[in-house]
Formats: sequence, structure tokens, C-alpha cells
Amino acid sequence: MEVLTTSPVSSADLMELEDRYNAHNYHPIPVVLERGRGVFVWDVEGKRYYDFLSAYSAVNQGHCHPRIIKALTEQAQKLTLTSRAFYNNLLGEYAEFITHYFGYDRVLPMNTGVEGVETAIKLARKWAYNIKGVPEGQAKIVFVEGNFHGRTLGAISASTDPSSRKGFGPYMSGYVVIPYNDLAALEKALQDPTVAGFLVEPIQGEAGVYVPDDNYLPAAHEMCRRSNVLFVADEVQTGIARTGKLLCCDHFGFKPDVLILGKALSGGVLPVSAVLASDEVMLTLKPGEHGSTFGGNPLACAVAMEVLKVVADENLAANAETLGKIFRARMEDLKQKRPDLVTSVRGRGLLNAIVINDAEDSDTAWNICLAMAEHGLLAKPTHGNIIRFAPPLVMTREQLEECCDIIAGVIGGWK
Ligand code: IF1
Repeated sequence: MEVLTTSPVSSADLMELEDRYNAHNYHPIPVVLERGRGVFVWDVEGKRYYDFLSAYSAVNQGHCHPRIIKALTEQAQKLTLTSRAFYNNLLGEYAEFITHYFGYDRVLPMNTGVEGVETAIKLARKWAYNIKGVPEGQAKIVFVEGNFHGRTLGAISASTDPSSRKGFGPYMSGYVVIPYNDLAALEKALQDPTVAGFLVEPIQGEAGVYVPDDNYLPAAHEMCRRSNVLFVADEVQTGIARTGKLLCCDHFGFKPDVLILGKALSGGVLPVSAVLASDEVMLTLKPGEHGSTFGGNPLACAVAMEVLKVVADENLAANAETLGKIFRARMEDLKQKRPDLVTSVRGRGLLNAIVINDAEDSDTAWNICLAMAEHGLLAKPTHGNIIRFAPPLVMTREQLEECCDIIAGVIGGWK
């Protein structure tokens, strides 16, 4: 058989094919990618782009990182899945490694981010009944407005975004939703003695990269401690160096009681998520009470260990912190030049967003993203008028400056 180095099929054909046979639950930017390396991806026509989405922060370590792909392929030839009906030779090593790495007693391995969220909710409820003494069936979880925790019924039941939520009821009970970045509202919610946990993204990603006030998270953590409520951090998107520290909570000097990780825990090569907690919380779960066919599989264990070593060896958190400052400074310059168009710049590390001065239903941000794609940079709007910028953390300063030139060129010259 003849081996082709480039696909003979055009982007247009492939988009049509997907559109014809796939569910219409996404509206992608019209590029068809077939290859990735580091901060770059290539479409089927061979055009190269800077990736400023990083698969929603799953590819923090860059596309097809050689060390991660080596760990994947070597393990794939040995053993991929045993289920948890048996022990495998890597799960213990991985559990020791990841708990020491993040400073927790125990880990519960899952696959997707939302499974991590579901696991954390179940853990908080179990802990409330077994340890806190909440009467069975009455535990509550407190969430904040604008949250995004995934697509399961358990997660969308907490959502205040109609597009995530509407038309999928009935919803989970035992949820309380309060305003974000509002300590008074949290104080009030925590007065209810049946509250088991407070589940929050340290920076709200999907909502549009909302960074809370400096004292919000540490004060919320302290309030939870005083009320005997678990502080559960959803760091699926913010975790693993994205915001300029290993965890976003590290910026604020506290450790969540329960930590949820996903996405970049596998460097984007397969779904790997994890929930980390203390003995007290984790040991409330007994055999048969929770699990997953794929959770803790040896392939995931091998990959996740290498991923975390790469994050440390390549100082990705420090790089994200440094480059993030440069990026926001460049975007602030752009805001000065085009105050009619750019109304806000925000973020932490390399999780940033700019707000385009437009109604959410305007297509300006979308059209800007199409123009940036033409100039070789991929980003996608969220909520219509917010553009999120989250490149792989392996980017160099020179590359970042070049990307800022592209963004400033497109937006600066926008008519
Ligand atoms: C989609 C955004 C990112 C998450 C947090 C759990 C999950 C996610 C904080 C679930 C997932 C995604 C999923 C993706 C869009 C996306 C996203 F645009 F919504 F905000 F990352 F930027 N907690 N985030 O952000 O993880 O089950 O998907 O592995 O297409 O729904 P998952």
C-alpha cells in the first residue's frame, strides 16, 4: 500500500463528512488538524498554526511531547488495562508518586474531568454522612454562579448557564448555588449544618476566565474549615501549571481539602483524572461503592507519572507565570490602542482572556478568531464576546512575542 505523507482529502470535505454523520453538539472553528508538535498544530493542507487553546488546557506540555509519547508507547506494548478487579504493577507506584507530588494522603483515579467532579461530590456526601453526622439524604453541596464542571447530569445540575442546562432536567437535588466571589453569600450558605462541601473553580474558565479577588479563596477556605465543610477545588482546567503555579490554589497559599485534576494530567494523550484527599475523607469509601473500568489503568499511570515529571523538569509553572505577565502587558497595550474593541484583559499565568466590546450575540469575536486563524493562530471565543488565550506552556518568549504580534495585528487593524 502506498504511504501518503499528506492527506488527499481537503478540509472542506472532512468538515462536511463530520457534519453529515456526527452529532451537532459543537460549533468548531473551521480548521481540520492532523498533526501537532509542541506549541504548533498543522491542518490537512499543511498550514501551521500556534495553538492558543491547548485542547482546553489538556495539552499544557505541548502536542506529542516526546517523553510523554515514549511513556505511552512503551507501556502500550506491555499492558494497557486490567480493570480494578486485579492489581496492576503501576497503580501503587503512581498513587505514591501523585500523592507525594501534590501533598495528599490518597488518590482516587478516574478518567475524564467530570468523573473527577462526580467522584468529589460523592466523596463529600459520604464524608458528611459518615464523619460529619449529617442525616442520610440531606447533604448539600454549595456551588457558585457561572461554574463549569462538565457535562454529566450531576455537573449540569449545578450550572447557571442555560446552554449547558436547559432541556436536560430533572436535576440533582441537594445543590445550593451562590454568587461567585461573594464571601457574605458563602458565610450565609455555610450556616446550614447539612452542607458537606463547597465546590469551586479557583479561576472560572468557561465563564470567561474570571479571577476572584485576592482574599476570596483563602477566606472561603478558612470559612469552610470553621464550618466543618470540605473545600473542594475543581482544578481540572486551572491545575498542572496552567496559571503559573502547579495549582491555582498555590497562588493563594492554601491547600483544598479535596482536589480534582484532569485534562493536562495526561498531557492530552488519553483521559486521566484524579481526586486527591486526606485519609479521613477518602477512607469513607469502601470496596464496591465507587469505581470505573478504566480508572487507574497502567497506561494512564505510566503517562501521568511522566507528565508530572515533565512539568517539574521543564519548569512549566514558572514559564507560564513569566509569559503570562508579558502576554497581559501586550494585551493591555492593545486595549490602550483599541479601547473601542478590547474592554478587558484578565487571567493568571497562561490562562487569559480578552473581552471584545460587543454583545454576547455579536459575531465580532468569532470573526476575529477566523482572521487570527488565517494568520496562523488558533483561539476560540467563549460566551460570544470573550476570547480565551491558553497556549501550551512549553512556549518560548520569542514565540509568545510573535503570537502577540499576530493578535495585535489582527485586532489593532480591525475595521
Ligand atoms: C467541552 C470550557 C474549557 C472544566 C472544569 C471539569 C471539566 C471541565 C473546570 C470537565 C471541562 C471543558 C470541556 C469542554 C469545554 C471545556 C472548557 F470551555 F468549557 F471552559 F476547558 F475551557 N471542570 N472543560 O473546565 O472535564 O469531563 O470534559 O474532561 O467541550 O465541554 P471533561
